[in-house]
Amino acid sequence: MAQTAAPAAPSSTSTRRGVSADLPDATLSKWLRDMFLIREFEVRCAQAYQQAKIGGFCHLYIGQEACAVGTIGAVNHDDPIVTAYRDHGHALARGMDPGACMAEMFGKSTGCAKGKGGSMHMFDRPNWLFGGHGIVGAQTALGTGLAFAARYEWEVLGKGVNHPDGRPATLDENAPAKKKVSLCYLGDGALNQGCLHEAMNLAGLYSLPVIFIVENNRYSMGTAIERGTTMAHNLLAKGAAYGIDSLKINEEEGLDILRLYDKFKPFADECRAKQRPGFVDLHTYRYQGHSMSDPQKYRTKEEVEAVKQKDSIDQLVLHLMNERKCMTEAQFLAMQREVKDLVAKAMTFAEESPIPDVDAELYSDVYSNIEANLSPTREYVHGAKNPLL
Ligand SMILES: Cc1ncc(C[n+]2csc(CCOP(=O)(O)OP(=O)(O)O)c2C)c(N)n1
Ligand SMILES: [Mg+2]
Repeated sequence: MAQTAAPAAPSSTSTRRGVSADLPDATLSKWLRDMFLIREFEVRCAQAYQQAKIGGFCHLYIGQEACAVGTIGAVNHDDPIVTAYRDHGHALARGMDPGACMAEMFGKSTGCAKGKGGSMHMFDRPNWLFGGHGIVGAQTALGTGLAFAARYEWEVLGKGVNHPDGRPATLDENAPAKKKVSLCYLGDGALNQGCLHEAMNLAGLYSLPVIFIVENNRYSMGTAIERGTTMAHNLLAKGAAYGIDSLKINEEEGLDILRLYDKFKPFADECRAKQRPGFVDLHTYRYQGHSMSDPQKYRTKEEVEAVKQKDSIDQLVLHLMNERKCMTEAQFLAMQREVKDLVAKAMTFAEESPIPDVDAELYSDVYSNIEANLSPTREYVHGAKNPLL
């Protein structure tokens, strides 16, 4: 893992010809920094979790960084994205302030969801991130709805819709609607959730610009994909069943952000241009357990080590230093120091921030007066008796 020094150069170097070859050096350096930021952020999260400073569920993204950074790097900042609970990487790649992200991990009031969401519920409206969702597959309906809204704005209204409180949805009142594409991330475990199939059916039927990106890390908790999912060897058949153009990005490509981008960028551009859905089987791998308590009996240490040899951060460092020759080892080390310092500051900010005020926050941002409907001892607010009583 690229943590302290530059990795050793491989004996042979490849010649790149994809669309990433035309990107400026600064973009690739930024991707390297973003991937390193995600990794450093999560290493520190793991430490804080062991110290019981972070509570609740926590699922680390270490190993999968190229997925979020490469796909988010292929779309516009105002293209909406939505993801599952392994969401810190997407939040940081989208530009969330690491302090707000870490404070959310710590359950502090300065967090992106006021400390009431935690690790699984990163939300960042200005950066067009519509969560962090804990119910496997649930976000796929939202991703499809975001695509419906985007297409409706562009095709029917010709402008962005204002929020009920007057804030413009586009964050730019005068911005005309434009062709957008929504990115909807899911794990391979979500492939068998009914919600995804309803979402894919409607996306196919209405030709909605949503790209379902399956971050296929081989496992859902301890279940290998072949054991729980039909057609695991050819997931593209699932997209085809709904008339959705599909793309496979294999593990070699999924761990190499440039090759990932080379395949994903033209695909995303076409989904946007044609305003149609897409389905991507994006192979990747998580280095850590499913969550913070996972004995990992379902895989061998050798398997994990073999993937680490293809580490996405290492690969990009080598490319920038040896092939593009746009980064020196000193610059790489300086970037690491800058990121480590940034994350350390985020930790301090989170630790020193106050917890949410109970009186002010317990009943805010939640459905109001829901108690009357749910209590088994009361009548429903609209007058009917609770049928369960
Ligand atoms: C509807 C639902 N069923 C079960 C769970 C429990 N659960 C949490 S994570 C998970 C595994 C999902 O794996 P995958 O989609 O592959 O994502 P990954 O953890 O690999 O990122 C399960 C079954 C849940 N959160 N929601
Ligand atoms: Mg998985």
